[in-house]
Amino acid sequence: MPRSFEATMSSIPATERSNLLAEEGDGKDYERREPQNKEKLCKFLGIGLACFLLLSMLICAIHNEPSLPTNTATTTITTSGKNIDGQKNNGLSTASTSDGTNHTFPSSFLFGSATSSYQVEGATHEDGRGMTIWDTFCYEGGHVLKNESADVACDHYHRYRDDVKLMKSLNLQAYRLSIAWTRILPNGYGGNVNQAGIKFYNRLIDTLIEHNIEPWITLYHWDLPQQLEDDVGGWLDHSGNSVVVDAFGEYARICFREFGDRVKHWITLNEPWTVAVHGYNDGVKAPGRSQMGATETYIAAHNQLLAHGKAASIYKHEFAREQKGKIGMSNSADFRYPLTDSKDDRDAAERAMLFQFGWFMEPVIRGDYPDVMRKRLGDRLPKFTKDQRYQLLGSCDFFGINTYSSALASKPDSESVWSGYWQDMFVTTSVDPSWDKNFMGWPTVPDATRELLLWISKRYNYPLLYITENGTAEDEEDVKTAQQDEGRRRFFEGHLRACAAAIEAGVHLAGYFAWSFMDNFEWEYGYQRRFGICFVDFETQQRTPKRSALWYSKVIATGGQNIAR
Ligand code: PNW
Repeated sequence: MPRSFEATMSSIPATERSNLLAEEGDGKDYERREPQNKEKLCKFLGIGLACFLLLSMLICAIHNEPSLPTNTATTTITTSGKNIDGQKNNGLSTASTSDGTNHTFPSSFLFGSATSSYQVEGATHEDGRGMTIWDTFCYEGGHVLKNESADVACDHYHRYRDDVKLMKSLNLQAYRLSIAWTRILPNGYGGNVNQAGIKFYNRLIDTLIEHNIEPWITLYHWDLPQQLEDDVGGWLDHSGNSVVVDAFGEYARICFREFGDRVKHWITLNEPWTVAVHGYNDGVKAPGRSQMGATETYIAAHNQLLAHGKAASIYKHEFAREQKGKIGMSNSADFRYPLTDSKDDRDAAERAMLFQFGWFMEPVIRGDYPDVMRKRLGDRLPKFTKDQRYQLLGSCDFFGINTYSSALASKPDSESVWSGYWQDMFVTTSVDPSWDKNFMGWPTVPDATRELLLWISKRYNYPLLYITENGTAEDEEDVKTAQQDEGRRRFFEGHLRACAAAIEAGVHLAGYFAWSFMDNFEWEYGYQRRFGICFVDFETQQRTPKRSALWYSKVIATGGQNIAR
């Protein structure tokens, strides 16, 4: 099902659309030169067209966006297990599906890997960094396995040069990192910029660029300044005065100003869903709240969305024209299959998607929360003012998708025993016994990634997507075991094939970031869960690429061709 040009155009954000239209304008300039005869006109138009095509390809290559249409792919791979029509194929290593369908990546497809500040940097007390809610959560004890903290983590703050060299040796084309808000503004508020923090990220960004690795920057990956938590309750913002939202806007402005000459892809927030649900409903992540999930969860989500809107608006109004970058948000998205074909189960699956992904997507796409959330929550769901709606609408040039797992969804038999968010969602989940499970206990379902990308694309009119996180944790006590991480390698192979199949089916997916570049501090699991493609010995800080990393480096080098063999 090739994607139509109209669908492509309508899904491209207005700014990008006007760039494309400007390119078309160049063609008209040629016509105005009025050649003397028909032959000359044809020749001229031919050259003009060729120049236009070359120029478009060049611009696409520079921006790392896919050229249009997507059928210009150079590589061919197959889906895992089933082809896109649901027919079984011969498994992972066949070159084409049973019906001969080949799946492809565009030549401009971006292959990268990701980490976040608190999970890798360490040096939490160095160079003026202020405390965050995650430092507090760890130090309080009782929240994190073995009461570990990220005080040292991967010591990336000191070892970033070697880490970047390792990224280069693995052919990574982009590295998604996050900035620690409190390295830039130690107490969270503007007016007191910590130059040591600015210097650190300048060094890191410059080193990446020297190695031809594109820096992708997330502004907020969960390390909220403790001062904001103390002053106004963090994302709950009791001030009634947009204190957190304004502080985030100011912090974002400083980052755009200081780093935007070199950073062309910004992600405002990482997984506001996880922050809201794990931080304010389930209490398993900082700030560890769970008593008032039925209200606080939605307030925390609302303020994060407003913060995103504010930062994106600052970027678009004050920086985008000159810096020519793109801005988006990374959201959690795990596909839900209906358990049966009944209407109840199909509705349950859709409700689950809307209560997770739609919650953060729809305010940006249509200026409000999904209808089903309004219906089920009534007045508990915060409302957007007209200005806030306006700020959010169209605020993403692209959408980051973080996807890890899947489940079967069905309508619960009776009014549930859960409370808060899960009761509001009102969905029972189960797993298909044929699915693999990882060391987190999460089902790993490559085909669900293709279904997810298609679901998002169909429902939201084929927006520009990047997978900004996808990965798995394995039981890897020592480096030897980790070097044989066949499970993780297979995970990436299956998921990348699913991505290629989705692209072939018309999804506008332009890149993929493996989570994570290296083992790191896995939040409430401390160092007891390893998601890295590189093993980290936390005693010696030695890094060792796992089999999955070496395999991924070949994927990148061949643009995906080795998956087909
Ligand atoms: C993401 N879930 O978190 C985060 O962005 C990363 O920082 C983290 O290390 C990574 O995924 C692996 O956990 C998630 O419950 C937290 O499904 C929870 C879930 C998924 C992702």
